[in-house]
Amino acid sequence: MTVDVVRGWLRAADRVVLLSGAGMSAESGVPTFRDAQTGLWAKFRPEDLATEDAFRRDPRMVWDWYAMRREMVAKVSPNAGHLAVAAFQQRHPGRLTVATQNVDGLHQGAGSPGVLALHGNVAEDKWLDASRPCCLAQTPVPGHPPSCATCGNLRRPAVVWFGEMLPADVLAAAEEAAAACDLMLVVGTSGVVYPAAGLARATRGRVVVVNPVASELDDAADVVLRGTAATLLPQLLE
Ligand code: BV8
Repeated sequence: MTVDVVRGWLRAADRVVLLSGAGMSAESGVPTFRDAQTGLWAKFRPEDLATEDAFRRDPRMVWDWYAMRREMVAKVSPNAGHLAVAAFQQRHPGRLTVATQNVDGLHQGAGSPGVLALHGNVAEDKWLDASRPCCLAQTPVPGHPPSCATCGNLRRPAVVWFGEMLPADVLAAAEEAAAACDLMLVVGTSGVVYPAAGLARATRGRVVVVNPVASELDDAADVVLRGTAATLLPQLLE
C-alpha cells in the first residue's frame, strides 16, 4: 500500500529531491560506510582516514586507501536504482534533483543531469595546498601521492573530508532545492553525517525514507519504505 501512496505523491509532485547516501550504491557492489560487516569503516575509523590531518600525517596510507576505492568504483556500474532515477529525469526534465553524499560518480554514470555532489568525487584529485604557478606549470611527479617537482605540494583526493566545508555553491543549491521541493526521497543513508543529513530536516515537502533498516532520519519521514534502492526506486519512479 505505501509504495502506491508514494507513487501517487510522486505523480502529483512538481519538484522532487533525491538525497542519496552509500546505500544507493550498495547493489552496485560499493561497500557502505557504516554497515557492520561490509562497511568501509568497519575496518577503519573515519577520523583515521577521511581528514586532512590524517593525510598530512600519513599521505601514503590515505592516498592508497582512496586509490583502492577509486579502482573499485571504476569497476562497478550504476544499479537499477540509479538507472530508474536517470530515466525519470529524462521523462520529466527539471522535476527531480539529485543531491548525493556519494563520491562514486554512479548517478552521473547512469545519466542523471546536474547531480549535486555534496562530498566531491573520488575519481578526481587536487592540490593539497592551493596550487602555485610551479604546480600548474607541470605534470605531477608520480608517487603515493603524486607531488610537485618544484615545491613538493601533494595531490589529494577531491572529496570533502571531515572538518572541511562542503562546496558552498553545491550546498546552497541543495538547500534551495530541499526547501522548495514537494517531495524528498531519502535513499540509502544512515543520516549520521551533517550538513548533508540536515537537508532532510530542511524541506517543506513530504519526506520518504528508503532503507532496509532503521536510520537516523526515520523520525523526519512521513513514510519509511523498508527496502533497497534497486528494488524500490524502479517501482516508485516507473
Ligand atoms: C562540515 C567523503 C563545517 C569522503 C564524507 C553538524 C553540522 C555540521 C557538521 C557537523 C555536525 N555534526 C557533526 C559534524 C561534523 C561532521 C559530521 O557530520 N560527523 C559525523 C560523523 C557525526 N561533518 C563534517 O565534518 C562535514 N563538514 O560540517 O564542515 C565544519 C567545518 C569545521 C568544523 C566543523 C564543521 C563534512 C562531512 C563530509 C565527510 N565526507 N565523504 C569519503 O567518502 O571518504 S562522509 C561519508 O559519509 C560519505 O560521503 C557517506 O556517503 C557519508 C554518509 O554516510 P552514508 O552515505 O549515510 O553511509 P552509511 O554507510 O552511514 O549508511 C548507508 C545506509 O544505507 C545505511 O543506513 C544502510 O542501512 C543503507 N543501505 C544499505 N544497503 C542499502 C541501503 N539503503 C538502500 N538500499 C540498499 N541496498
